Amino acid sequence: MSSPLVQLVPIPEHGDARGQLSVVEVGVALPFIVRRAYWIYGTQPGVSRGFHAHKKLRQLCVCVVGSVKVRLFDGQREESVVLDSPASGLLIGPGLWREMHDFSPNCVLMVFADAEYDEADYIRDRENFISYVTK
Ligand code: T46
Repeated sequence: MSSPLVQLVPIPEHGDARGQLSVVEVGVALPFIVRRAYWIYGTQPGVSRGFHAHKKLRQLCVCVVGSVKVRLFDGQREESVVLDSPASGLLIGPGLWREMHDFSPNCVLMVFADAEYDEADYIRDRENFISYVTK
């Protein structure tokens, strides 16, 4: 279920007697050209990650194994979504504070991004973020 903050996109699955194959392709599940991909795994028990926003970056997050809860905050509203399917992706655009909580021990979170890594694109302080989005 999508909402103004939580933008979920279905990822096509090609299943047959052998098992499943899912694909993200520009123009289908991906609304941007991918310039970088990374994956988060081996997260230790009780650990949360994120706690930042991006100024420009757009990303598609797919929990390909296990589950994780993503909390999004736009400076006013906050919403959470549990990602637990390789057939669903969460689009996170710029100007959204994100936190990842409750990683299952086996969680593998794949992220497709529309730009190369740039620390200058991060806002890592929540108060600075609120000032940034309420300007
Ligand atoms: C995001 C969430 C969902 C790099 O050198 N290159 C990269 O492409 C990335 C993503 C990270 N790094 C370095 C920077 C840090 O020294 O890897 C270290 C861990 O990164 P960070 O603490 O930012 O990881 P998370 O899990 O808090 O956030 C990441 C992404 O950074 C972020 O863009 O939206 O996943």
